[in-house]
Amino acid sequence: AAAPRPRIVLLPSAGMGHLAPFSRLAAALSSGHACDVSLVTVLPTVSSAEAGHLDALFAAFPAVRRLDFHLPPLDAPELSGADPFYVHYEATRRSAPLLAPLLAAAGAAALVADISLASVLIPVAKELRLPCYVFFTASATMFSFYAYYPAYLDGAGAGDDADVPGVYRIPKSSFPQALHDRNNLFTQQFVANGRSLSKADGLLVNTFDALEPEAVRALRQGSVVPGFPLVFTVGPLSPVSFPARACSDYSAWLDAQPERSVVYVSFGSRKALARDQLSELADGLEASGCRFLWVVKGAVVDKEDGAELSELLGEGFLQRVSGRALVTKAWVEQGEVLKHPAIGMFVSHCGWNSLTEAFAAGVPVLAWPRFADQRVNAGIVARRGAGVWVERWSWEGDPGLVKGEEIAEKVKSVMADDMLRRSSTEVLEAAMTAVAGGGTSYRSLAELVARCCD
Ligand code: BUP
Repeated sequence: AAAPRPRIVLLPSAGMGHLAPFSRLAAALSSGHACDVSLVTVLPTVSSAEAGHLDALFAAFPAVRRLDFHLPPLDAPELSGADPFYVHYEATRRSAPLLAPLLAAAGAAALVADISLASVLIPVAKELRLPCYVFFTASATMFSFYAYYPAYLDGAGAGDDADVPGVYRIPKSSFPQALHDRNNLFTQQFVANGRSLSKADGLLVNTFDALEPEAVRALRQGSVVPGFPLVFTVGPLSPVSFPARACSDYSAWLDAQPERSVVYVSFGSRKALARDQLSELADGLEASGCRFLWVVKGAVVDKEDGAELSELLGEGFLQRVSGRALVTKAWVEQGEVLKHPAIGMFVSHCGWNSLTEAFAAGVPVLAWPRFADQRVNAGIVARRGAGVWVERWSWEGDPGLVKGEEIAEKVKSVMADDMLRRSSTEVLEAAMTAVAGGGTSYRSLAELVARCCD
């Protein structure tokens, strides 16, 4: 008889930082582990990037079933002006009971829900007698902080650095900024989700044991939170390849550049750099003398990003660097870009997905964290020798403005650092070992699938 094909339903939340790892998980479960996968799409998406990604995913993986859920409008004037991605989480959270019929109809053996929806979806799944796994889409180190945070708040040390048991002391300066305000929407979701984790049937993290051994061990041993559920380390999940979406402009340009000669620059899909910082970065890249591929973002939500590159960076800059640089506002398939032999380093904001892609490509990172979990992630880069974290730029002039000369200097030094290249290659090798048959991440995902067959 044919082996049973466990049916698993996945429910990501808003933003490419969440959708990308969920689609990678969908592909890995569907193609690699022969599961019958459904993916809930909460519509409308916040960004065009998500809408385009979903279309490409379902076209490339017809076996993955699409379950559309149309969000009822959120009547919450108090949230006007809040981050649109967090507002989308909140709208989905408030609609959680409405998701029950969709989840019940999926006839699944398990639900894998996004971390930002955990506290509202675990009870819905329990009601349906559907095992509920929670997918934490950032690092295991950040996960340990997330899981410990409610105890930290309740404890005597609240207000100090957070000494996560068995992991590290996370300095207050590395906390996501929003946590400094207890009434912030993000803080409320963060704490509610953190408190709910013990009720999950298991927890998935897009990391591998050898990358974050301390955090993985502490979570599994119950040092962070006693009696913590099973932790499945399933990363680095491989980017899903959408050849049809790769833009011929940048692919052809990269093909024409010498090996390891190009600096890839991106600050992720969620936040734009301030105009004055964009202009310092432009000066720095120009002064570095290096070739570069720079994905520029001018606004938080791509649909509102109408500014021309020449307006953001100046016509003169684009002309001066033409030939040795490609500057674009278009979406690039970053997972593929980082694997291109022409790429020599990555100037990154340290979103966890971006880092897992850099690790899996062996590309050294110049870590420039700005918000959210990014400082914690930058610490992992530095600790593992996967790059350099400039913890303190020598701010000149405006507080917080990194000057072009210093950027140029750091870029040149990372490009010339052979030791760093070697240690980044070691991270790549460890990542490949983890995901290959018999590796820790392969076995972890197989164990999750086996549990869904029971
Ligand atoms: Br921009 C951009 N192409 O042009 P992170 C991003 N990405 O493939 P973030 C592209 O979006 P959060 C582009 O490869 C990564 O998989 C990138 O996620 C991809 O950062 C994803 O790196 C971005 O986690 O999200 O966007 O700041 O705050 O949720 O970490």
